[in-house]
Amino acid sequence: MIEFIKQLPKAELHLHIEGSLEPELMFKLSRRNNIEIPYKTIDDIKKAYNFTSLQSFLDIYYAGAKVLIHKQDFYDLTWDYVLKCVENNIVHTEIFFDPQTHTHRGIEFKTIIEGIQEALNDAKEKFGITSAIIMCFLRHLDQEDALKTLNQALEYKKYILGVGLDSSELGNPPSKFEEVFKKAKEKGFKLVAHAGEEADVSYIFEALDILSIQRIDHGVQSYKSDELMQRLKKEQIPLTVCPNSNIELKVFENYSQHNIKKLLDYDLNVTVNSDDPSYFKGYLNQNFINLYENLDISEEDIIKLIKNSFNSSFISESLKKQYI
Ligand code: ES4
Ligand code: ZN
Repeated sequence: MIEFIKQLPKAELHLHIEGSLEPELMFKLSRRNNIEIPYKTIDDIKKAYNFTSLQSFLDIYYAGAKVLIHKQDFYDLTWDYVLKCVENNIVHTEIFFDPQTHTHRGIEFKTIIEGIQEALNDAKEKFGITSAIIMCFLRHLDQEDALKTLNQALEYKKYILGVGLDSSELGNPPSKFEEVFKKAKEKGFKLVAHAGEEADVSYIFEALDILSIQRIDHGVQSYKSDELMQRLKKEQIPLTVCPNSNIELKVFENYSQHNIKKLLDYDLNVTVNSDDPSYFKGYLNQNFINLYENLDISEEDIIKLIKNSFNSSFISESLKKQYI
């Protein structure tokens, strides 16, 4: 079964590129750019990855991203993930980046987007991997800042397929970003948002009804509302579920408590993704393997989950047909 999982071509729809920063590259960049990090060794970094909640992770994740300064750093970060795609047989990936994490430190928008885009171009050329970039607004910041970021992005619109919403969920509901999502929609961006990772179903309703999003990132709290479950099933709204992430951030106590199999059996449009794989103990294959080892997931389930990912991706219908 593990071999079966590894050899299947897959798509990934929920991956924060900053969350694929491996301790080895963090260490190397901290030296290359002379940026201090609060760790003496690579082992120290790994030991710090012990989270109790989303916020406890975000504090460490934002601190780690400070080593990214030059275009080459964003290229190296993205290229390392591309090599993981090859290893995991990921043939299509839609990656998130958080511009504000970097622009707030004085890094130019152009530096970030060009570094990422060049690595993705090389991924297409060298390995045939197709991809898209989704820019996420940080929800702990205000809407004014998100609007500024959207304006900065317009110059690079050809590289950015969609916008999303991430960071500290509790206390920062989707409705806080109504205007910026409306503007992004007018400009033709695809729309997604993290919702129902830690917060209750009202955040998912808001993301759907106020932001008009096309995919829900996480959404594992949906099971708390029958009304929502029925709607998600009927409209086949994709959920980009990240099992390892949910376990590492204590959304579920342990793997056997994870509800992905229940969501799948209810016929929701569920997909499997790695979120921040460097921080959450494994890339996409490892997420599938953990599901198989803990949740009685069948071969049929795995095929369904992977088909859901291709179907829910933002690629053209003709490319979808090639992949499925
Ligand atoms: C994130 Cl797991 C998760 N949730 C919300 N925001 C994020 N940014 C990076 N990973
Ligand atoms: Zn995420």
